[in-house]
Amino acid sequence: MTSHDAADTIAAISTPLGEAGIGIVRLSGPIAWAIAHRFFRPHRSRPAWQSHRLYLGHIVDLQGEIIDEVMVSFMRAPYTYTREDVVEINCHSGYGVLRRILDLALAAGARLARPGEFTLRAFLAGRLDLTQAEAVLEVIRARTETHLQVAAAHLQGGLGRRLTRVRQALLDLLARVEAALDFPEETGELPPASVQEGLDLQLRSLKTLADSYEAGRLLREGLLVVIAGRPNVGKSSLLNRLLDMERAIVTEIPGTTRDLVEESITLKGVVVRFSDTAGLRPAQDRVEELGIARTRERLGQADLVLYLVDGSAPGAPEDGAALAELAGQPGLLVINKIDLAPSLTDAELSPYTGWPLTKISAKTGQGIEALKEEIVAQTLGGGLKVAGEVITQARHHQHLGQCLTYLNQSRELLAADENPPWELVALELGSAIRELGEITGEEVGEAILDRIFGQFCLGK
Ligand SMILES: Nc1nc2c(ncn2[C@@H]2O[C@H](COP(=O)(O)OP(=O)(O)OP(=O)(O)O)[C@@H](O)[C@H]2O)c(=O)[nH]1
Ligand SMILES: [Mg+2]
Repeated sequence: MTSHDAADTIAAISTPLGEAGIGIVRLSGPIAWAIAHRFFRPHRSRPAWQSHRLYLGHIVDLQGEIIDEVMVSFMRAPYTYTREDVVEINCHSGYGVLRRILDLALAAGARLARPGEFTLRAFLAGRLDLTQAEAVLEVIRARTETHLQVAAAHLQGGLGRRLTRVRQALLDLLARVEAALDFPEETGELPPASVQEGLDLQLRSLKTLADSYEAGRLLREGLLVVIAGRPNVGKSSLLNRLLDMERAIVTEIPGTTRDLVEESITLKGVVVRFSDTAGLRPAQDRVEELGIARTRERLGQADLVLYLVDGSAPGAPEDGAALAELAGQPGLLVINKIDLAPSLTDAELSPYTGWPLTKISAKTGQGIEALKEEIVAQTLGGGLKVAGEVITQARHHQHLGQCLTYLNQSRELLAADENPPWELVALELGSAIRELGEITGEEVGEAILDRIFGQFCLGK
């Protein structure tokens, strides 16, 4: 896809397709202005077309028929998102209007933009580094305040600058090593300790950054909390209570929930997805069997399991078996229906698991706030630690991990010998530098760009 032709002028609908006050068709490329002039008729006769000004007028088709009244901004390169000439047509948002204006642009010589192509052009023109381009998508997707703060910082280039500084420092180190290799007479002996010192400094900085992914991943992906237990213990009632809405069907018939019912809320700045599942028991028909299979699959992916039991009913051996199966995973044992006379004793449950125990009534709401706090305590250790630069992308984490491996290897080479194998040190350093370049986009292949920008929506 990146067999990118800057000679093309691209066009796309940049707002969601739907009924709304305003929708935007965006054009970028060398003939963006000329294309827009083909079908835009300003209300004022013969305006002085100035860059970065808004003009009011009509969009008219080839037959002279008015399609919409619009505001158009004309922006001259290079002070634009893509660094190319850009036109943004603010029309009324409706599928028909947006589609007809886009069609006019395409008929006048524009090509339909691919997903993310505007941002790709901004990246290729050097206006954004790759971490900033990726942050555009992250800003769009952020659902919590904290995630948005982190994404906005990335968009400002904070992460890119930090990585570029480290990369530059490593390039300097590599230059010293290579000079000592190439011109030993002129440069004299290179003391391994001095290179090691420089290396350690960068290693520490990168390690801190790599470690921040734990929090970053949570911000980006959120948490999956799976509610499991035998039929009729109140799993769906608990889901509804947590969401504060009647999302799942609740009945007194065991085996009500067959499929996964999932919905998210925000807890302490993190999006938490709750999954209500089919009750665990020997399946009584094919549908239930499939439902229980899904439950097991989801349990395997859970960041936290809420295992629910009915405190008003006697203990069942199946609970012991299910809990034993889940014992390796983080979880909470939740005793429900405490508004009824208790039947299950703590002693009866305690041997089952090392999980903390919480008591609730999904019916009255008793204990729900404490349960939420316990969920946060178990998963986030009480809260999300977001301080300084945080990486949120698996891609970045992967390259940082690789980079650290190379740096550690060169460090070991340096430490092992008074006269280390400098060629190997240089090789490891070179590889480490390449990994950082992949993050910021200084060294990145077309295939990777395709993958990154392919995730974007159309028109961005
Ligand atoms: N008294 C009381 N009844 C509850 C409570 N929670 C759920 N129930 C009742 O228990 C029954 C089963 O509730 P559900 O939420 O459908 O249970 P479930 O675990 O989702 O059941 P399946 O989907 O069949 O696995 C319903 O009649 C609920 O009204 C509670 O805290 N107290
Ligand atoms: Mg249910």
